Amino acid sequence: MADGISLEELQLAARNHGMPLEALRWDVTPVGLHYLLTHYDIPAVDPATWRLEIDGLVDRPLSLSLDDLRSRPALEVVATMECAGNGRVLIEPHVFSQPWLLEAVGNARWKGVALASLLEEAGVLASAIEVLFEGLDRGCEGEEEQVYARSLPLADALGEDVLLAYELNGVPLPPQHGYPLRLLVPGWYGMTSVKWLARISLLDTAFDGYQMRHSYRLRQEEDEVGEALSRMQVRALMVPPGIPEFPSRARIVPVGECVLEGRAWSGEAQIADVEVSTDGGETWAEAELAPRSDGRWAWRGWQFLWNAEPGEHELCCRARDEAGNEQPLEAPWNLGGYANNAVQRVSVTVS
Ligand SMILES: Nc1nc2c(c(=O)[nH]1)N[C@H]1C(S)=C(S)[C@@H](COP(=O)(O)O)O[C@H]1N2
Ligand SMILES: [Mo]
Repeated sequence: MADGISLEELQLAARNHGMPLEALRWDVTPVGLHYLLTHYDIPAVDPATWRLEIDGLVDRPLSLSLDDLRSRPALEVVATMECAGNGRVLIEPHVFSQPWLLEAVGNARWKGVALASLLEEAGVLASAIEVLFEGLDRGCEGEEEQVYARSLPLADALGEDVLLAYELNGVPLPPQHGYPLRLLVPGWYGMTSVKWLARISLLDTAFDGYQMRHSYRLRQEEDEVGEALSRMQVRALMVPPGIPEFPSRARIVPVGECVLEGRAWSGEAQIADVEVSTDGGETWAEAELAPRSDGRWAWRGWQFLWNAEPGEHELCCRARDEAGNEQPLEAPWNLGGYANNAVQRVSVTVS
């Protein structure tokens, strides 16, 4: 973070807040503590006139009101969602965009209609290979005026627990999280889960809009095609222990037994283990995983009992998933500053 952040980045940071890391203590992130990311403006949607259109390569195009959706069988999924740019300001050289530290994550209880059931109702034609999701929010990005739009290969759209959500933690979606309806694709980075959803179109070619072709790709250079981001990489985060100093947020921990705790998740596979280091990554010891409570898409709790001795300490945590994915000590740089899942480091003074 050698070069600091600009006023333009502060403007983004003030609109798009993270989840304070102490909120890792909640199994389900309370509304208002969940992170937020909106590229353009939050649209004001009138639920009386709003419709979801399902069109393109289908037998029976659908036009559904919010009541139509609410009257269908409901599906509830607890899912961890993380922005692909989480960790961006911790990579060097600096990448100009939403300046996330590590807080662009939340774990929420989403309720809605299974996307697969609606696509079945519409009757997807054999020629369809891709599903396009269009939001109502409009803006300009890379000198292109656009609505926020992302697509998924048909097989992924039909995936287990892919949801059109109208509720978050038991209340109607708040405006900032996509009222009245959003896509929720468990296990994938947040950009996939289009908010303020207005249209779903079945296509026979890959959609190459700005958010697919340009954003959310791992690239070293502008003219490179790069690799599309999809599932969340494995990560563990801890609640910074002790108390903070204001305004520096330097942390002070009392001498003696200290419970380090946090959460871990991976979009690729279940969490296999979490390790903690209290000496800046020299030595590691296994943390205890909490029982799995909220299904396969929710983050997993962990704890570690630390005997804190006087002095300066750098605390670290890292997770591994059942597919063998591990967190790096340092993540490779890329143009968008995406997918930095390097281990978290928390400096504390024990006194
Ligand atoms: N319509 C629309 N959907 C969107 C976005 C957006 O700007 N517009 N941002 C995406 C990104 S980058 C992320 S990380 C998540 C954030 O969801 P949240 O704000 O509900 O946490 O929404 C995604 N869906
Ligand atoms: Mo994001």
